[in-house]
Amino acid sequence: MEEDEGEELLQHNQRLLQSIFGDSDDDDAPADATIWQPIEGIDGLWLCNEFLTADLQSDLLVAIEKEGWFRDETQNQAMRFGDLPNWAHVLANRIRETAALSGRPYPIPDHILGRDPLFDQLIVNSYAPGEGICNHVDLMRFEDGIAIVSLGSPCVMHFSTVDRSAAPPRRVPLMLSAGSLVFMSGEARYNWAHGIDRRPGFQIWHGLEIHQTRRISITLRKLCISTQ
Ligand SMILES: O=C(O)CCC(=O)C(=O)O
Repeated sequence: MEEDEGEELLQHNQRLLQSIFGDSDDDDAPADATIWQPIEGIDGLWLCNEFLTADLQSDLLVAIEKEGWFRDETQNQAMRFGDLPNWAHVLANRIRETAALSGRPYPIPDHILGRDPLFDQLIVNSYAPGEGICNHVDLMRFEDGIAIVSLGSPCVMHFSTVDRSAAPPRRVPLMLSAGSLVFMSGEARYNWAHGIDRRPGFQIWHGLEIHQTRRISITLRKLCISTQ
C-alpha cells in the first residue's frame, strides 16, 4: 500500500471511530471508576454494570444497525471471524483498558489481558422478548476469556454447574442490564454453563418480571491457534 493511501485509511478509520465513539478525551473515555464486580461463588466471573455510557450504547446500536445484519427479520445472529469491524476493536480496547485500570485482583488474568489480539471472533445476537439461548459452555475451539456486552432490554442470565456429580448442583442468576459487560475465564468459562430462559414470562429478577424489549448482545472470543 502507498504511504498516502495508508495515511488516508488511518484518518478514515479515526474519523469512523470518532463518529461511533466520540473523542477519546471526552466523557465516554473509560474512567478509573469503572467498577468490575466479582460474582460470589463463581471463580473467574465478573460483571461490569456500567461498562458503556448511554451515549456509547446508542452509538453502538447505530453501528450494528449500519452493518445491516438484522434487516431481514428472520436473522437473529451474525458472526465474524478474524477481520472484526472497527467498533469491535474499540470495544476490545475498552475492555482491556478498564480491566487494567481496575486494580488487583484483575478481572482478566494477565495471560489473557496481554494477548494480541484480545479477541478475533464476534457474535452479535438479537433477541425478541421471550427469546433466549440454551444453557451451554462455549466450544473448546475458543480460548479462555469470553466477554459479553448487553444492549437494549435487560435480561437474566443463569450460570449452572456442569459437573452433575458435584453436589449440590447450583444455578446462579445474573442480571445483565443495558451497557453491562460480563467477563468469564477459568472456572466460569469451563465449569459453568450459561443460558437465558426462553419462555415469555420467565425473566424474573427478585420475584418481579422484567419488562422485555429487543436485546442485542455482543460476544467477543478468541479462536485457539490450532483451529485457525
Ligand atoms: O446473548 C448473550 O448474552 C449470550 C450469548 C452467548 O452465550 C453465545 O452466543 O454463545
